[in-house]
Amino acid sequence: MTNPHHQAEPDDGLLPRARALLTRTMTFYRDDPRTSRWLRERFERLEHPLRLAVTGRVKSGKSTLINALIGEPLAPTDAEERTQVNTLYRYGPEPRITVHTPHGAEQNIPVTTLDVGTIRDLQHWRPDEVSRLVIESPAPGLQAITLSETPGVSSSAVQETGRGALAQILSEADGLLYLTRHPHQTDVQFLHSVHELHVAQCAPINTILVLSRADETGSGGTEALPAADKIARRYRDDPRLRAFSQYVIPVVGLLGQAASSLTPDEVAALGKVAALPDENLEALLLSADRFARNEKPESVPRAVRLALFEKLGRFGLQRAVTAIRDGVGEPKKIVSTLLDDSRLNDLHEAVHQQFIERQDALRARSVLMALDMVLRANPRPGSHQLRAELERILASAHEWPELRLISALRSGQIRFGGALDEEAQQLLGGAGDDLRSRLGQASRTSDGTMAHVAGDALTRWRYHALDPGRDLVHREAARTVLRTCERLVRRTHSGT
Ligand SMILES: Nc1nc2c(ncn2[C@@H]2O[C@H](COP(=O)(O)OP(=O)(O)OP(=O)(O)O)[C@@H](O)[C@H]2O)c(=O)[nH]1
Ligand SMILES: [Mg+2]
Repeated sequence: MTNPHHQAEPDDGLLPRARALLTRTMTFYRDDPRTSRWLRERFERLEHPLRLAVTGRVKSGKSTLINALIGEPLAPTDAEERTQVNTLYRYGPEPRITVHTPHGAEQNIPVTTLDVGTIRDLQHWRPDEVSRLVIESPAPGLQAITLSETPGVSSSAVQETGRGALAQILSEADGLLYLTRHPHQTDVQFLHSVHELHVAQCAPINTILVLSRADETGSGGTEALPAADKIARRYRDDPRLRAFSQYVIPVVGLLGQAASSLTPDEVAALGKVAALPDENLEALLLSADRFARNEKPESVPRAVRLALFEKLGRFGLQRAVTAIRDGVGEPKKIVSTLLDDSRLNDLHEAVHQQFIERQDALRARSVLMALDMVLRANPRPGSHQLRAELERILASAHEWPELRLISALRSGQIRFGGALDEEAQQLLGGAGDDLRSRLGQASRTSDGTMAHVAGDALTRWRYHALDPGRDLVHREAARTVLRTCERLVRRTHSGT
């Protein structure tokens, strides 16, 4: 149990310090039921999985990608209708739907299974009637992360409630997946605007930019993904984006969603399609209509062909057929090949590296953002002491610069050269946050040796931080590693 009077020290780590300040602030506002309830909710959230908001343009494939990440088709996807209501998908032992109104009321909708139709109907309520839907599901894909889908940026729902409402939803998330099919100035401006808050500026790394529906880039076809890769590279190098997002990843959500729910019958039907003569196939897959109307393969009914086309898309069908023709026969292998082709695995890896591995720093960021909002909105005599502690935490937090540098090293934006890049990542916690992983030592290494290794690293990085042969950016980056080494030396001495 956390001691509310415990004054966390700088070396306690960012999250314990943020949590201690949250507890103090809860006690301070205990006579204000609304504020203390809001803060308590924040406190309880620290026990739940990390929360990622899936946001971006209207029809950018947000719902489809959520289904692909969860591994089950829960989010309604449509060519026409829009997701109007902020919808949260989180883990729960039983299926459950809760509707929240803008006035703070909650209503449970009794369900035994989660039916996309029911969720779709609820999503069509007006934003002034339903402010949030919470879908709980026992899907394993929700055990490590909670996902929320916001109405699309510039959707009618957002125009009605104002961008402030969307910014508010996003400020409640620990991380963002921002989807856009063709990145545009408005995307960059929007991302800048949500990173303008005071705390967000101190801890900006919490966004992955997804180039969605990447199979449709350009005029589609075989050139689509290479073209999407090129665009991704360009945006990765854009300094305006780099400030808050180090990952720009093309993804084919539709194929990801299809691959994770492929049935044995569908695999068998794909095998029959793949057995058609080569020359037929290219033309056949040009449109769903052509594919369904064709005489062959006779053993796959037209309705099944149509459903396959709808589920996998042209790109997915082509990839599946190519995989089978290349000799991939086992259903499990077909699924994993398609997941690779969809780039969903790349996204999973980025989510893991950027969010899951660094969840303490992201959770601390969310807590401090919430405290910043409360202290701004409800200043009172005495609250300046809480604000002063908040500022102290922000100023001394080394976890965020570490996080930024790990991402910059991984994405190649910063290169120290040779073995130094790997060493820096390891020291910064990129291979594990504990002392031994950071120092690259086995569990049997003595404390004395660990102190020695940390001391050596400190000397080396002091030299790199001052090296006149390096430019300012690299000297600055080396200074971050140097600060890390100083902390590691202190930790080896205190044995933590
Ligand atoms: N070709 C292709 N189509 C996709 C992909 N992802 C989604 N789609 C299609 O794009 C349309 C919109 O997908 P949704 O997932 O509903 O998009 P959304 O962003 O949730 O839409 P709103 O919530 O209404 O803004 C659907 O017809 C999907 O089948 C993809 O990776 N490739
Ligand atoms: Mg949607």
